Amino acid sequence: MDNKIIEDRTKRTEWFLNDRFGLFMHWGLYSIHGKGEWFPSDKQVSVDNYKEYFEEFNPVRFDAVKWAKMAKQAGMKYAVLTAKHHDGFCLFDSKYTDFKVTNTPFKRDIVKEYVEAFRQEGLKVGLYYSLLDWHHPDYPAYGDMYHPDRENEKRRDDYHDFDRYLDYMYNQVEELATNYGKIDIMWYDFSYEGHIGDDWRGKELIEMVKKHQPHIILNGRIEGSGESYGSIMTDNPSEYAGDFACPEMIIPPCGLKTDTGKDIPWEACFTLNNNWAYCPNDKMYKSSEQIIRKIVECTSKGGNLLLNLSPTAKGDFPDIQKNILHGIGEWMEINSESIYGCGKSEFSKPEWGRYTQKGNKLYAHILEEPIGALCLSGIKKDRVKKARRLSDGFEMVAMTPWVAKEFSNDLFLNYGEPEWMTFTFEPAV
Ligand code: JFZ
Repeated sequence: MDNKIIEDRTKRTEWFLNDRFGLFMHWGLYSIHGKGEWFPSDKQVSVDNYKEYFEEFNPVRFDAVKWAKMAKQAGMKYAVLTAKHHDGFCLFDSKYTDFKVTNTPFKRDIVKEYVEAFRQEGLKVGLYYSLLDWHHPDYPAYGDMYHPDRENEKRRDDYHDFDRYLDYMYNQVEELATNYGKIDIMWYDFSYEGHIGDDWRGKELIEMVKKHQPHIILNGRIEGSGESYGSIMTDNPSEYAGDFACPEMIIPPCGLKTDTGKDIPWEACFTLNNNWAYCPNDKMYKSSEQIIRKIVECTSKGGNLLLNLSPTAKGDFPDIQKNILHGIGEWMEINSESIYGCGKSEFSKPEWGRYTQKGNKLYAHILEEPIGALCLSGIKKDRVKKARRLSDGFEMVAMTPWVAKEFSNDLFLNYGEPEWMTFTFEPAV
C-alpha cells in the first residue's frame, strides 16, 4: 500500500507527467556579463562591484506575451523562471530586500508579467527559488560573493545568523506563494552536505507553500543534492522529499524507480548550449532534432524534459535559440499526441528507436532507418489492428510474405518513405 505522501504526490503530479515538456529560463543580472550564473561565486566578484549590473539592468525588449507564445509554439506546456538565483537578485517585488528588479532602471515586476502572460497562453507556471544566496549577509557559505565587511575569515561566524537567513527565505517564498496567483511548480535549488532537508527548515517551508497553494508541485532539491536525489527515491519519502526528482544534464538510463520497483516522477533539465544563463561565446548548441529525440527518450522512460533557454540582458532570446525551438515546435505540431499523456511502453525498446504508449495506443518513433521492412519484434501480428503514420495518416501495410518462416510470428511493416517518423499502432494491447 502506498503511503499518504506518495498518494498525494501521484494526484498532484498527474498533469505534470501528462505535459512532459517545459521551458526553463535562467535570467538575471548575470545575463549582462554573459559569463554564466556562477560567475559571481567564490569571491570572483564583490557585492559592491556586482551593484554595477544592478544599477543598469534594463531589459527593454522583455515581452512576456511573446515569450509565452514562443513556448507554446514549441509545444511546451509549462515553464520555470528563476525568481531568485544564487546571486540573490530577485526578479520579483519582494518587501524583504532592496536587491530586486523593481529597484533597477527597469522597475517592472518581471515575475508578475511572466506568470500572467504564460497563464494567459494556457501554460502552467513555475518559479525557481535558490536556497543559496551569495548576496545575503546571513547566508553562511557555499561560494558566496566577496563581502568586504567579512575580511577576517576567522570571525566569519560573527557575521552570519543562519536563522535570520532562513526567515528571509521563508518570507520570500511566502511572497511568491501569495502575491502571484496560482503557482503550479516551485523549483528549489539546491541542497548540499550540511544543508539538506531540515537544515533549510524544509518541512515548515513546504507546509507553508502547500497551505497557500494546495495543488503546487515541488521539486526534490530541498533534499536532493549532488550526492543523491534524496528520500524521494524510497517508498517512504520524507515530508520535504518533493514531488519529483530533477536529474540535471542526464537522462536516467531506465527512468527512476524505488528499490521495490515503483515509478518515481522525474524531470530531466538540460541546457540548449552548455550554459544555463546567457553566454554569447558558447555556441555549442544542440539541434532541434537532438532535443526532439530527448523529449521522446524522456517520455519513453516515464519522465519529463525541462529545456533551458537563456534570455539576454535586453529581454529577448538569441535568434539561434528561437530557431531551435521553432524546429521543435514544427515536429510537436504533428507528433505531440505521441508525447502528451504518453509514457513508458509495455514493450521493450526496439533497436530502431523508441516506443511511447498511451492506453492501448502505441507510438513508434523510428530514430534509425531500417533497410527494408520495419520489424516490430515482440509484437504479435494479431495484436495490431491498424498502423498509421502520424504526419499524414498514411496506412502502414503489414508485409510478411517473403520473410523466412523463422520470423513468421513477428510483425513487419512496410513503412513507406525512409525518413524519421512516428507511427501509431492501435490497439497495441
Ligand atoms: C544548479 C545551479 O547551481 C545551476 O546554476 C543551475 O541553476 C542548475 C539548474 O541547478 O546546479 C547544480 C545544482 C546542484 C548540483 C550541481 C549543479 N549538485 O549538487 O551537484
